[in-house]
Amino acid sequence: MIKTSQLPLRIEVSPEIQDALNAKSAIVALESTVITHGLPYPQNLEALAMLEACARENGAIPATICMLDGVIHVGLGERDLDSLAHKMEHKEKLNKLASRDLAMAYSKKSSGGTTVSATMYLAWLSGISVFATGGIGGVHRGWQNNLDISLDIKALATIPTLVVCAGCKAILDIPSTLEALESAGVPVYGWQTDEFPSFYSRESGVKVARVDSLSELANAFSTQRSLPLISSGMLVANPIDRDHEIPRTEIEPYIEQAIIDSKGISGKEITPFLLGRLAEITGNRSVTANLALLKNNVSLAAKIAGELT
Ligand code: PSU
Ligand code: MN
Repeated sequence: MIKTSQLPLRIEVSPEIQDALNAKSAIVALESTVITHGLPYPQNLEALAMLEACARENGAIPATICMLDGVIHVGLGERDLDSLAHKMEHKEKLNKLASRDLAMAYSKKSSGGTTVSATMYLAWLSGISVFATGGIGGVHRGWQNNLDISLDIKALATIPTLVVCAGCKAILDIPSTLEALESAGVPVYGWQTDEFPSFYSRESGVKVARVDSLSELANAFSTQRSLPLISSGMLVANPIDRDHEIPRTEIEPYIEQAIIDSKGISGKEITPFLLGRLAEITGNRSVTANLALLKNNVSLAAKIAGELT
């Protein structure tokens, strides 16, 4: 294992996470871009507390990962949470940090949320192998004209971490995202479903290999990690519960509207814009759905982490 203290980046693993690592207890890494850029303030901080509690209720210790003033935190203590809250309250610049941004963010002593790619990388460096997020990034609609493919795909292809998501972001080209994952060698499984979920909705129209048992998942992941020349992650797609889903036929016109409204916005700004717009259009129903699916994913990830110990 890599000693995080010997890396040129400053990585602070909280005492609780260090103890859990030493004891080989179940740990679930949580990303923070969904907090800094995916949900509105102050609901985002309540969401973080709710997700951390949910991990614990399901038997795992939450390791939220983010960067504060150039220091990467793996597991947030009370002081780190206060610092994050203070930055949000005072509208300090919080960056959206993918894995390619980490070195410069360290150099500039920036603060920000880590995306799936950065969180996977930092979790792996710290020795954490299970990670829960909302929706992964992927291939954007209109890629034929503007080749916008998230670094999340490359991270899933190269970092052996198990990621639980509710599908990819609904705003993406979902069939193309699944093709890209296949080409990248990333195994994708539907948790108790035959259909790849699409974030707000349980359906996407695309089939996925189904897994129904925690032990099957955990065994497959352990086996994969022991195979030479295979270093990819594993993606588990967990559909949002029926009570909170926004059916595809209902959300799709809203997404199309939001994409039209996003004209002129590109790169890493596009997702935060679209999520904000969808919250406006749906009267915050998209935010309620986002919170529900995150909780659902953290709870499944905690159970998988428990099964792996
Ligand atoms: N899905 C959401 N909200 C988010 C993200 C995904 O509903 O904020 C974030 C995740 O952190 C993901 C990132 O890794 O967006 C991907 O961004 P991009 O498409 O710019 O690579
Ligand atoms: Mn992109």
